[in-house]
Amino acid sequence: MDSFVTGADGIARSNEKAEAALRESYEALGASLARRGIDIDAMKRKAAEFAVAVPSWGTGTGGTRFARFPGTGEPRDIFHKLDDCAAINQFTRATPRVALHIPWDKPQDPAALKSYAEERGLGFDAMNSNTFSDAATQQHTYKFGSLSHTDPAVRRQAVEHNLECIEIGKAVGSKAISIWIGDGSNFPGQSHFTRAFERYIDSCKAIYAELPDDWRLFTEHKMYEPAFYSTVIQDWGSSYLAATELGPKAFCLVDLGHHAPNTNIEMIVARLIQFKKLGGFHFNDSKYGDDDLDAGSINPYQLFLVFNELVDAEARVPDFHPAHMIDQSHNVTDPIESLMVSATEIERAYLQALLIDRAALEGYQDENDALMASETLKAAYRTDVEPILATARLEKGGAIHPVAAYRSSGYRAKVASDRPLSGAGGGGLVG
Ligand SMILES: [Mn+2]
Repeated sequence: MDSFVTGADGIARSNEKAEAALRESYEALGASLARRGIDIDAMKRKAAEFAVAVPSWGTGTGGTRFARFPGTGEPRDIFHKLDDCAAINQFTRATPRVALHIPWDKPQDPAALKSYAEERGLGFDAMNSNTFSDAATQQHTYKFGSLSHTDPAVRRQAVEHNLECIEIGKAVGSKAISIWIGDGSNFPGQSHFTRAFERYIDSCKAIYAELPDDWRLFTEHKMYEPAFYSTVIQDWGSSYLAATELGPKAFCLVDLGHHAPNTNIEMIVARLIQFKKLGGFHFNDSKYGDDDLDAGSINPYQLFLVFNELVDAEARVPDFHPAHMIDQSHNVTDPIESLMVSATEIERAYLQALLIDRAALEGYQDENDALMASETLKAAYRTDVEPILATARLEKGGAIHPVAAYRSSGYRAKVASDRPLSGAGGGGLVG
């Protein structure tokens, strides 16, 4: 697979300069962790096993409601996007799967797409349907909704689109579909809350009925945008109710950016785990709204606290495999660099959460020792796990310093010659 992207030689050359220093750091950290009763090699194995899926739509430059400023060498089709995803995985060795968005990535020949991905060491994560914008070929508009629309013909069209996504997904080896809708209202009184939710659930039932037995269906909530007064799946409660109505193959997807500021997202995660309805994540970060900023760039402690719940559940809950996916929009950075750094930050939060002394934490919780409980989390969070992450990457053939290795590879300049500049303009945010 390496020959398709940047060449393993480039990574080896960049690692050569950094390897001795990394070995020293790893040894020192190993000694320090051993004093805390932690085996660094076991942590390294956990890091090596960790994976997060990259969104195909994140490889192009995003935009805001106001404008989009394209970068050079942006992918122009799904094959370019897969090349970029392969590069991300080659440097980080943490992103072996790609999430597709239909119709943006709709393949003429799904089998050919699957082979193209496999040749680059990639597989496919959840399929993402799109009924929040109108495709050129569709008959009815989604201006006033899709799965919850008042007109049954529009709902049928939206259901059919989701079924098509499942068919494509089956052909490329996906095992899940994520459903996020833009349905909602901008004015009080515009929409009947109960009837809209009933229509949504009915439509989802028609999709669920066609879901293969080994697939999962994810319902993704979002507080606002594009609808600014109400959304049909506004919060995790609505998402939980919908997933529960649908059945055992339906789960809730938590996009970190889809909540009010200061929401205790880690507690939502704990609730969904407790009632066996956590499907997975769209990782990103935000300051004010659904900013789709790089994971861990604004509030890395929150990301750590989410992983605290996940690591806690890993030990307690049988068959616990939430989907890890990134959902971001990159407006001012090279998307490949942002996705590499994001994948690493997500993996870092996981590793830090693995270092939490759980027996001590439970003891402090039972004794109501608030300060020491908090300090127990902080002790894990303060640990610099970079030597573990970098060594895991190195041993899997990745880069000790992914961004530096990527920059010295000249990948972006190389692909720019094959990819004509895409248009500027408005609107690049997605759910
Ligand atoms: Mn999302």
